[in-house]
Amino acid sequence: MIPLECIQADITTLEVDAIVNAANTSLLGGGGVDGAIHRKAGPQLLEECRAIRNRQGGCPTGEAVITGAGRLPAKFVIHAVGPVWQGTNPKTEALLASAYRHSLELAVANHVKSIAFPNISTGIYGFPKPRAAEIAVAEVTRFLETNSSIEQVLFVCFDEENFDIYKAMLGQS
Ligand code: AR6
Repeated sequence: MIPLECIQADITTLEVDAIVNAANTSLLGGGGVDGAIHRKAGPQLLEECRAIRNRQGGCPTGEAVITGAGRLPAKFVIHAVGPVWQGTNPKTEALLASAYRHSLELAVANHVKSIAFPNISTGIYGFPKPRAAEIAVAEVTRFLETNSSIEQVLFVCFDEENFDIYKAMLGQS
């Protein structure tokens, strides 16, 4: 199985096949990484999101949709909707795992070889960072055990706290 890696970076700068966006159910943009991605990608991204929203009414929590990447260096943006933290709850945790899994399923269906994830739900949605990282790493690991077409998975940390958590979890210095 490919080794999982974490880096500290602005995800909008990465030249990978797909970057994942921590979106919301409206798909119409927002703050945090979503805002950064839409600002840098330009109006084409919002247009594609709006078309998906008109077709299927947005994206449910725990699921994901895929678009082109506008002016970003990546080829695709996978818009995943994580849950809002509402206290410890197995359903909320399952929805976070599901957002990662659906993103990877879309990646495989679109022949994506390299994919970069932000730390979904750990900003505005308030998910505790250590638990979110455990769920993310466990779900991605489980997925890769049975899917060999993806060659690189990056966990892209923006804040120091997440970077320290992921480095410890993945045994990186
Ligand atoms: N590159 C990588 N990671 C980033 C960047 C960046 N440029 N900017 C922020 N982060 P958040 P959520 C990290 O709040 O919690 C939006 O309004 C940040 O440090 O972006 O899933 C959406 O529209 C944090 O660790 O997403 C939704 O309404 C992580 O990205 C809502 O926020 C996720 O933080 C989603 O909330």
